[in-house]
Amino acid sequence: MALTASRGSGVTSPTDGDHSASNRHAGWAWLAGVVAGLAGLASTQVIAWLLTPLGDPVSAVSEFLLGLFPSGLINFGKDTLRFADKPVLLIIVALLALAITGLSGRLEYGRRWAGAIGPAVLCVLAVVAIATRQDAGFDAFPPAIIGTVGVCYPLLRLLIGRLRYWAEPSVFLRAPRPRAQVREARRNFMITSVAIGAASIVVGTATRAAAGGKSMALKARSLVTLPKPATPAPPVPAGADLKLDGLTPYVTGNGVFYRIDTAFQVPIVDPDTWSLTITGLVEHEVTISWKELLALPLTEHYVTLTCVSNEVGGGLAGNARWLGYPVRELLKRAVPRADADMVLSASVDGFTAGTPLDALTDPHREAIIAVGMNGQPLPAEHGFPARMVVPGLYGYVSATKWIHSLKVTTYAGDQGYWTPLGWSARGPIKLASRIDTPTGQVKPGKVPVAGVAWAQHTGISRVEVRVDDKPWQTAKLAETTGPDTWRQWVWIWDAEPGHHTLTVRATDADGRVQTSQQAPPAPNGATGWDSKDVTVG
Ligand SMILES: Nc1nc2c(c(=O)[nH]1)N[C@H]1C(S)=C(S)[C@@H](COP(=O)(O)O)O[C@H]1N2
Ligand SMILES: [Mo]
Repeated sequence: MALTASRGSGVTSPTDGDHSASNRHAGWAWLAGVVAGLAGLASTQVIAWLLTPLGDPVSAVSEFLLGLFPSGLINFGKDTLRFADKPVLLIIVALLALAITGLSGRLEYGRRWAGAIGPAVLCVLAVVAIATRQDAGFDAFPPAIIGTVGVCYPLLRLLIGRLRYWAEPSVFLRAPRPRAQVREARRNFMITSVAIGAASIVVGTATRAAAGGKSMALKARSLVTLPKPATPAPPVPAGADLKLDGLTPYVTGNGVFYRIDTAFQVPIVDPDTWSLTITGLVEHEVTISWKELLALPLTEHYVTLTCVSNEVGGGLAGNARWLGYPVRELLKRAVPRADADMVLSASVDGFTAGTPLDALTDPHREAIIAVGMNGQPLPAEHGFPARMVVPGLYGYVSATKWIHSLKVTTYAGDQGYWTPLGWSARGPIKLASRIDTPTGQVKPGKVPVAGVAWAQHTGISRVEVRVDDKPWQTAKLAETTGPDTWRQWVWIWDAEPGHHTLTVRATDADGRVQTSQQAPPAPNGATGWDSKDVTVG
């Protein structure tokens, strides 16, 4: 307050590069920088805890540096420090960050804005480190950016302002101040510094402790070694992937797989304390632990997952190799009662899905409790440690991530999460096809028109393409591992100059032709033909 008041009253203010800065107080400027650094670090911990542990800049930078170290040094560190290697690196990184903010305090004291360099460098370093993390999404960046630019530097300016007011009375007043005023200014700086520093240490360590469970669970994921499947997936035929520019690959990578859920924060579940229970209308309640689940003979199976919210031509579908244990085998142990017709699967985050009991007990439908996705433990975003995957049903009625229980029940007595919100209780996936390429502008001549088509659990028997209102042309179908996945298709178009509309429709293995009738996603899936406008010339 006093600071703005004296500035406002027109008293000379310090010019940039004012060298009257008292060196006696330079040490306090370092301290101010360290305190602001502590606040910045604490805020990164809180924000990362709220958003995603992948956003913790200290861990990200440590990991990043570890990647740059020669392996000899890493092994030396591991051998000498044993289990303490990670914490020691984290502490070194945090101390280095504080040293940089301390230096920034000193720079800022010497020259206004000069102290911005430290937080800016830390921000860039953290963002680069986070961006190199495999699974990091956009929610991983706010902690680093807010912590450095939004918290650290503004507090550093605040503290340096108070320090100046204490240290350089002549800057703010014409005459030297009475001792009492100097003492008050000093007290002001001290109290603010101690308060911010203490609060940061308390909040930072408390959050770190609370988040400890999360990072432990993430670490647990990194320690999981999936067993080899007792029944491996059939190899992907060479002809399943046409490998055309712009065409969706047959298998979707974990990093680019679409993600849909209601979770604000990705639930992170520790597999060591995880279990799956089967309750409800059963003869025996069954509980199975992570260890028990992994010890069972697992099967691996390619399944294309699809979201009911997918618009015609949309991208909310992905194909992965899922490793898991058949739900029907678990249900066999529980013995569902005759009056049951639905299984309500529940997630640790409260989400539920209602799946027809017969889809889960059907020996010909590979409904599994999945633990692996494309050869890796499920990514946290896709349900680690376990989720359900049921071929042929939209995700909202079958694909519960972070699953913890199956309640055998009835459609009359229970509802999945989305049903009271206006979506159908049952959600079989509708026959669909999509044009991936070409889009926009192409040159006249031979142009491959290609995309994917799906009718999970039934299979695709034909795809046809139409240019404008010309007759339908039959596309060439790529191979597939089976009816539970999408199928690529291609048709070579002899493109003539002008504006054209390409349209696609599929026929399933039962001979049903995809309807042209347009329907929105709600309440049980969109229908209609996908078409793309293309300019040839
Ligand atoms: N716990 C939980 N599981 C969930 C959901 C959810 O909101 N919460 N969404 C479902 C929906 S609507 C779909 S389409 C799939 C998407 O799975 P994915 O994010 O792995 O692609 O997960 C299903 N499982
Ligand atoms: Mo969905």
